[in-house]
Amino acid sequence: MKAELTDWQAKKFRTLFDLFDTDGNQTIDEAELDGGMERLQIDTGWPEHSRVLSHVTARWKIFLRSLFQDTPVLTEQKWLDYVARYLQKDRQQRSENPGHRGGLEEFAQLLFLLLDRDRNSKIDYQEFLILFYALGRHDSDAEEAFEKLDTDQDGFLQKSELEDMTLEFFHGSEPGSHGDWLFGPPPAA
Ligand SMILES: [Ca+2]
Ligand SMILES: [Ca+2]
Repeated sequence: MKAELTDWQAKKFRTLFDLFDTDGNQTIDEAELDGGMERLQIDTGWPEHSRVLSHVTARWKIFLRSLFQDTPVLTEQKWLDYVARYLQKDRQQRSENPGHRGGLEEFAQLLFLLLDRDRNSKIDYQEFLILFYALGRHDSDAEEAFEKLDTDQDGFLQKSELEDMTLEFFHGSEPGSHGDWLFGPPPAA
């Protein structure tokens, strides 16, 4: 079966592509993705040789290698194809094994680790803003995004919430779920 995205998924992942395409030339290269990660790491303020940063950096490099294995630059179409193939495989693994934990959970875990600067095992609004700024988002949208993602409304993002929202963002096939807000306001439906 051909890996396919719904119209809504394609819209969401195009928005993500545009956030990463910082010079706006309709392609993404490795330097742009490395730059994004570097901004995020600098903004979080972890010491350069901390275990958190070494771990996240190593994992990010593996991701970049797989993303750019056939091509030095990603067009929007290649990006959408990559995500579609990835999600198809992920869905298959989940249907074969309901307890499956894969790359999406790992992504959420690493993002959580990176953002939880005071290490109290929850992300507060100020910590969330670090991600928002690194993505080049405007903080006028941040409060609404945080509220959507904080599904139990306790004022913090727990690790399980971040994981659930990550799964919703990537697998959510129709508009209207809270996970649509993971990287900021969703595109118009
Ligand atoms: Ca925290
Ligand atoms: Ca919460």
